[in-house]
Amino acid sequence: MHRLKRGLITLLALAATYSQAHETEQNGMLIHHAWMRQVVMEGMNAGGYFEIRNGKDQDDRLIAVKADFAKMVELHQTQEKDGMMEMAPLESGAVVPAGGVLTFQPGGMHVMLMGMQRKTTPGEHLPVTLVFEKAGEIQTDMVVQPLSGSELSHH
Ligand SMILES: [Cu+2]
Repeated sequence: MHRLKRGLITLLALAATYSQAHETEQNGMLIHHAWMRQVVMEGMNAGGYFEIRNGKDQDDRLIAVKADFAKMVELHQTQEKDGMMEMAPLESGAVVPAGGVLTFQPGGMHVMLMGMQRKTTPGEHLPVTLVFEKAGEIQTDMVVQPLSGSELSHH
C-alpha cells in the first residue's frame, strides 16, 4: 500500500510537470490532450486536435466546436485524392463510439480554427467548447504547441 501510494504521487508529479497531459471529464465524455498549433499572425488558420473517450453505453456525436478567438470553426477531414492531400468538412460531425475513442490528429480529422483573431504563444491555454449530440456542451482548454515538430510531439 505504502509503495503503491508513493508510485501514485510520482505519477501525479510527472503529470503536473508535463503540461500537455490535461483532460476534462463531463457527462460520460473524457477529453484528453486538447491542443492547437501556434498562430504567429492574426488572421491565420490553425488546426486543433484532441482525443475523446466515450464512457457511455451509447454512441455520441461531436457536432461542433466553438471558439470565440476564431472567426469561424469547422470540423475537417484530411484525405488523399489523386495523390494530393485535401481537406473536406465533416458535414454530419464525427461519431464517438460507445466505450470507444475518437481521435483528431494531424493528417486526419481536425478542428479548423479559421481567421484567428489573435496570435498565440506556446504553452498558452485557450478555452473551447465541444458540442455533442447527447453529452451537450463541454468546455475544455486547447494548449498551444509550437509550429515546428508538433506532429512529432503528438502522442
Ligand atoms: Cu482543415
